[in-house]
Amino acid sequence: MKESTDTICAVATPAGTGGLGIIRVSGPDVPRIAQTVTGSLPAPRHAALADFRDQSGEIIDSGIVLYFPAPRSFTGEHVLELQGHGGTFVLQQLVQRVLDLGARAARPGEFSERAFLNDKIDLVQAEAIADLIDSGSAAAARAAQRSLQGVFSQQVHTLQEALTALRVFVEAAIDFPDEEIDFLAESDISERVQEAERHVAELLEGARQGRLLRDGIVLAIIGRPNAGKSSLLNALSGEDSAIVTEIPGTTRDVLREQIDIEGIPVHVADTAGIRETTDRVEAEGIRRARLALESADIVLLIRDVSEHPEPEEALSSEVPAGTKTIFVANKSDRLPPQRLRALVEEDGSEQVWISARTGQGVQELRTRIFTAVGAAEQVDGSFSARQRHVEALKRTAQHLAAGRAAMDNQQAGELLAEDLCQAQKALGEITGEVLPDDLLGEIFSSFCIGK
Ligand SMILES: Nc1nc2c(ncn2[C@@H]2O[C@H](COP(=O)(O)OP(=O)(O)O)[C@@H](O)[C@H]2O)c(=O)[nH]1
Ligand SMILES: [Mg+2]
Repeated sequence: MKESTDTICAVATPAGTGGLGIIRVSGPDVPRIAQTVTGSLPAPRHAALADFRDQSGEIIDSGIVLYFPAPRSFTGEHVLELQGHGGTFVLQQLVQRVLDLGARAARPGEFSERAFLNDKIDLVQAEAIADLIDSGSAAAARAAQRSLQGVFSQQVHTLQEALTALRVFVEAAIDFPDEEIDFLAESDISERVQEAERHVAELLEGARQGRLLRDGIVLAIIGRPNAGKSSLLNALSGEDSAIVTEIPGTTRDVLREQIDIEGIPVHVADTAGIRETTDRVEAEGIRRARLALESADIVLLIRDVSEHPEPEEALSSEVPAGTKTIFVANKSDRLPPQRLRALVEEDGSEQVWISARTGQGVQELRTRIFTAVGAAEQVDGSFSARQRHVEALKRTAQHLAAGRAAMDNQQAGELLAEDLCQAQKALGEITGEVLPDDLLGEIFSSFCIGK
């Protein structure tokens, strides 16, 4: 724990004008600043009406003052909130007054960082605050709230405790080299590590779901020119974002739209149709289409069924191995209804029949995308998580597996002990008990000011 010697100050409400504007101050100088600006030291944790005055005693604004003496505050330090009117100029004057009294402007995320350094919240919770503020759907907001309440951290702690118990056991055994082999070999150590591995796998799955809610997935629509890619983008987004014409080669750049499927943000990329071309602009578009394909989590491979009754083998070889592909049979409205029914009935493949023009089948396609994402039925019950949490859990799993293998195959107790130690470190990075260089700066600098 690090004692802050300086006092920080920032506007906590968004820039621009609004009914209220709130200034937050945190640090050792808060009592003096509060007393000077409002005329007296406010009663702790009581809302009071006060005049906020400048150096010459002139009223800058009147509003509510809130004083939280350390350590019972968000940051764990003395905290002052001045709730005035939300005018840009008024707030600026008030901030300037506080700065003149010795505070300095807060860096992005610095209040949360102090809360973390003073053990008010752990790193997962600090990140959850940012995720809650940035959440783009009700499901994402609920997940962030659950992380903020400690749902994720609690599970990490439970695992930490299990690993500590294992380490104590293994390290005690290797302290007695003569008996080590028998002692460890005869124990159920391997099963116990396996049990921890199962728990990590569960947590990893939860973290993956949480990351999905936060970051979403990238979906690329590819196909021949005129297959209806741009029409499909418009049908999925419900907007007329992409130009649709009967001229092949209309789309020449990658067009991106964000849609929401059951609370998961899906970043859809509409691309230029892939074909041989001598047109330089179109060729560049096709090059970009292939790039979009590289970074996609899911690919929609769409074709015009009135032109190509069979799925496109040639194009599917463009999709990188391991990327999920959903085959989309478009323009089904162009087939006579009876023929369409017959085709769908005898269709043993997984393709989805749609008409981007009439909207037929588009809802089913959304459901298929949702399933392909690997989202649990109830993303709602999950907690929010980030890529770095997923990475740390993966490393934890790898160390446990390696340690167990060393034990099973070579009875190497000291290797298992080392892997358990590394696994625990990886877990500690999630909540911030173990801090690799620069991790803190990296995390908090992406926060907004006043948070
Ligand atoms: N009948 C019918 N026409 C469609 C459908 N989808 C697209 N089209 C038409 O096919 C042409 C090419 O569509 P577009 O979305 O620009 O295809 P892209 O080149 O793959 O982006 C346009 O004239 C669209 O109106 C569909 O489901 N049914
Ligand atoms: Mg197009």
